[in-house]
Amino acid sequence: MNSLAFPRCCPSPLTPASTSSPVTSYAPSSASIKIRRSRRAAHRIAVQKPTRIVAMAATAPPSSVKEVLPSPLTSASEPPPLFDGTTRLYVAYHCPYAQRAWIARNYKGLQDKIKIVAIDLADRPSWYKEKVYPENKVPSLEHNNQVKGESLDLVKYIDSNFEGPSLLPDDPAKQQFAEELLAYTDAFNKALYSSILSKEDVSEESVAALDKIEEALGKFNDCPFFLGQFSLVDIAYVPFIERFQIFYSNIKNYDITKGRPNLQKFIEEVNKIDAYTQTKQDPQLLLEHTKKRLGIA
Ligand SMILES: N[C@@H](CCC(=O)N[C@@H](CS)C(=O)NCC(=O)O)C(=O)O
Repeated sequence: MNSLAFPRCCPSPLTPASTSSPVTSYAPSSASIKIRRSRRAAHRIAVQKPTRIVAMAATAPPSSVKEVLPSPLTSASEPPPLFDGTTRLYVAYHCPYAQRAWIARNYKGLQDKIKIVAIDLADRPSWYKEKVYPENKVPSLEHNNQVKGESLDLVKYIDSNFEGPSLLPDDPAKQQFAEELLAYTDAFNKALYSSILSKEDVSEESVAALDKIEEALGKFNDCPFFLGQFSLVDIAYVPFIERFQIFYSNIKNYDITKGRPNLQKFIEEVNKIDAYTQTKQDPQLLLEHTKKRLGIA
């Protein structure tokens, strides 16, 4: 099923999307996730160029061409020429749901087939709701004169309707486990966000949710991913695991990988996949954005 010339179990550090010429990739180690710093260091960073914070997080060796992404469209922007036969994935760069569909597009090597259109959700163009996606959320996919939404549906849709390596193994047992894990994503996110919103210590509910993921990652112990090979389940979870690692470290002083070797390995290995790392945003910006959205000081 996976047509690539690397071992079926583990991903190549190069995805199909990334086999051209070298440029900087972006894969923080667990050490770079910790954003909290002394006042003096914070001041130093504040007076330096904004790129400094991104550079701090970059530890991976150069590996692939970084796609040049378009600026987000705002209320002042004209719509693209809608329904002209172009396939468009509407995203917001900081949105974990949009990130799922974006990773799927990248992993399948569809950069030339599916155009990224970024929307500024804080200053949303009115045509997005009126002409593109009445739900007025991202992600959405314009394809074959139709617009579809819901990130997990889109990941499956992209997998089924476009070429590129399959995101689901053939093994029925793994497929069934995939459905169970996909059905659990919202509950996992809810359990993890609950502790971030609370002033108390990390709750038992959050710990149990993390332990459940740790156990799930150990089910097929032929590889560090949920189903052995990289799949749509990894795509469903990784944008949120990325954020929870940042938020828990900085807001709760809690390392989600401590005592969870499978999760630690998952994070290490997924950060070798360009299709994912190319969708990552500056951890500092993600943290600030979420604190603001959740009203956390
Ligand atoms: N269930 C949806 C959730 C999408 C979603 O909530 N996206 C957020 C951005 S992260 C959004 O568009 N929010 C805009 C709004 O709610 O007005 C999915 O999985 O695609």
